[in-house]
Amino acid sequence: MNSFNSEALFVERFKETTSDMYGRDFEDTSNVERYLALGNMIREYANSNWKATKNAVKKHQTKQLYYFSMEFLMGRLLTNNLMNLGIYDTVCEGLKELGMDINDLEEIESDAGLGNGGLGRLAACFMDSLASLNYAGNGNCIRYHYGLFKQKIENDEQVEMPDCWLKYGNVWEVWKPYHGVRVKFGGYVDGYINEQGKFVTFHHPDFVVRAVPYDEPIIGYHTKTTNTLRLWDAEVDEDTAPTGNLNKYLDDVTALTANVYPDDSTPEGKELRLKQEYFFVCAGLSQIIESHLRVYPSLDNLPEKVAIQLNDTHPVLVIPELMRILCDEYDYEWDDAWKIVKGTVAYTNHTVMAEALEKWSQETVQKLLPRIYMIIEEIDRRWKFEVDHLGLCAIYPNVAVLREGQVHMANLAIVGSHSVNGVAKLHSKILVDDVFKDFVTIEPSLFNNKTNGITHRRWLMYCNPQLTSLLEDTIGDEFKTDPEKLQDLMAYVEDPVLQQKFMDVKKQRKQILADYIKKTMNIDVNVNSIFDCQSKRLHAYKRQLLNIFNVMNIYMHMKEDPNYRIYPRTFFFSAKAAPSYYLAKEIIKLINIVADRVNNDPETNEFLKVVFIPNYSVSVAEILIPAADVSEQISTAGKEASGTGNMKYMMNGALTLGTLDGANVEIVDQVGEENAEIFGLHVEDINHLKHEQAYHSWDYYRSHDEIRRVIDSLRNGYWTKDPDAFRLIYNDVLTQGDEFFVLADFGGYSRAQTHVEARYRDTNNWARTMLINIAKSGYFSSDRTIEEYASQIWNLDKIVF
Ligand code: DL6
Repeated sequence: MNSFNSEALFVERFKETTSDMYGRDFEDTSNVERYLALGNMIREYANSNWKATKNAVKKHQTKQLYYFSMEFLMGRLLTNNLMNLGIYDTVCEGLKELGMDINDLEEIESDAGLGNGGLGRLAACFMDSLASLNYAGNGNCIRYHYGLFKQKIENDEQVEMPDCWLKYGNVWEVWKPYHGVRVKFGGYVDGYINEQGKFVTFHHPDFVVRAVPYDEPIIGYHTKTTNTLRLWDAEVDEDTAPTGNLNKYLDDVTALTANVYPDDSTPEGKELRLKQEYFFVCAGLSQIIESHLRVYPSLDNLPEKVAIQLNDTHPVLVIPELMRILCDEYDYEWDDAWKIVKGTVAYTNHTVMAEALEKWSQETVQKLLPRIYMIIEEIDRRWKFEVDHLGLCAIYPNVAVLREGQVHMANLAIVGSHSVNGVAKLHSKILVDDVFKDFVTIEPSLFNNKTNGITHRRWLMYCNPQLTSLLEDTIGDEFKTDPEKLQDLMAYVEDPVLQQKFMDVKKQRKQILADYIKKTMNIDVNVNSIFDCQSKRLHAYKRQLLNIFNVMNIYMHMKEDPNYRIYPRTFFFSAKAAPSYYLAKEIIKLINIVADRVNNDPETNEFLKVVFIPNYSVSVAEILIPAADVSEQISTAGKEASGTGNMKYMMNGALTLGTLDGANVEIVDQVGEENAEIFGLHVEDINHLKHEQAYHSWDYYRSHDEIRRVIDSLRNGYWTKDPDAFRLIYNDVLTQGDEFFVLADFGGYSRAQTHVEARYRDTNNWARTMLINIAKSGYFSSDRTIEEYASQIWNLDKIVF
């Protein structure tokens, strides 16, 4: 009988397991030990479904997806796994009997430090949907020992501390040392022509590590399907370790999996990132090939049985590495191998920002990965031939894999994939019309859109049980397995009783956030104020600056005119800045300095508060998002590929205050413009202004009193005595031309904010709008996204047990 069959049995087994694991009476064990014991019990319980999934896939020869991503921002898994397994209540009740609260154990778990932002969280949502929809979908990533960083705010500035997410180990993982794979770097390649006239190569590496997998079960919601997230760690390769300079070798091995984002401001840091990319690609592919050949006689049918999705360009070395395996290890002719690679691999683009489209110096790739570089050269040579042959040599420079001493990773990804997708309609259109337009001339059918999604299980059911229960009472629980059923709520949005109940739930969630803010930051916030939230990575294009400029303007206005008062509003910010992104760090400092001032000003703080919540993470988002009234999605039109925070906020009943950018466009399509608050320049306006060189931020500064007051306050001692404190910001928006149109959109944004306030005062109508947002959010479940990928790109069937 399994340990979770009944509360009583759970209590007995839990006490026994904890006591056995730590060799002491249960009563003497710590909460950390209890958490680890419970985690082990859950993982063991999941093992039978894990095994059943593997066996079913083998038996029915089900096609499998491998999602290659440098990031998987999984968040905490305790509640997620308990709920997906359907044993949450048993465990909660059992713990209660022992005088414990499940929250105390939940708090012990660290968010897995496997990423940095939207792309990583998307990968985690996809894993949840794949398993919950019964697809065989596995993740492949690196087991970073430290996360990006833990953000603290000291003297108003971001300070980066190590994120030791593995300090208690990772209770969900299973170490599989016998599945280790050798990964080779550097050195040189030589070879000879064999009797069949084929060039046979030998790689003589100068650095070899052993990649060792740690597998984590990905448990589907109320289903048997349990997939695998495979995390590769680096270990010493005993057999090939150098005989001299052992310490350097050990350091190099350790560095490989130390951090999510090695500091890339130095050449060594950049090289390390490239090594990481090859490391998990090489290891992941080697395992795929090995398990494929355990079932099938050859690799000829790889595209029928395996789909590989490249999550952005970071894993693009899959393409030359798979060519290397096929040609060098399995003797395939180039053309046959290429067909297999193209048939297997697909690529998702997540950004149009030029600086984020990866390029590596040819010299570095050649030095670190000599055989891979030879293959990339050959891919490029053949590609050039093909393009010339089509009479398109004039566009070749734009589609070249190798150009001006660099390897263009996005171009390599497109050349070697059978599908290229963007992550929202607008983004995919920009890829086709602009960023990759020359590829479209060559092969238009490659390109498609897959609008992102979020798992409604984590982002509604688990993080907001209060709203979930209201929804269950109103429309039943079908939406849990079929999120489009949230639409049923449309029949009730006019109901004042439901509207009131919704406002009550929102208030409960605001109180939970307020308590958290009080406990962690000692700031009092008024739960009757409008909770206005902007949480995402700090980047100039996301325009946290526009938001704080508006706050500064409101404050200065209230100070100048005692008759001017706003509806009480609390502005929440939460964002990490890349450690070497100085402008972003200065924006964080500005937000915190403004917060200190306004929060402590008794004349105004009844109306206006600003809270910068440190260390934005999945766990912080789970507290912040359910409490939001307003969701700030205010990026410069055309710059945010999709956004997924916008979807999470919408699903929790917040009004989108946004530009027509990324998936905001589709949110508006769903809810209607009247149920969002849209402002600002459109992509076409921006393109026009850029093309005509017609945008001059100085004009806005000169002609707009409020803008001038805000900008001047950056330097005239209003906020801080140091006139240079905000020099980068000042230069960015004025002397350097305001690349992201902050001043151009200021007027529209500030009017939109005033309008939001007027809307909020009409409580019933506000609640109605929120309910419509929730009702229409089912479209943004990642279940819809995954069904689209599965049928249109991966060609997957569901697992049959
Ligand atoms: O597709 C997931 C997510 C989008 O929602 C965001 O709009 C986009 O900014 C983000 N992109 C990245 C790119 N990172 N790199 N390179 O994280 O992807």
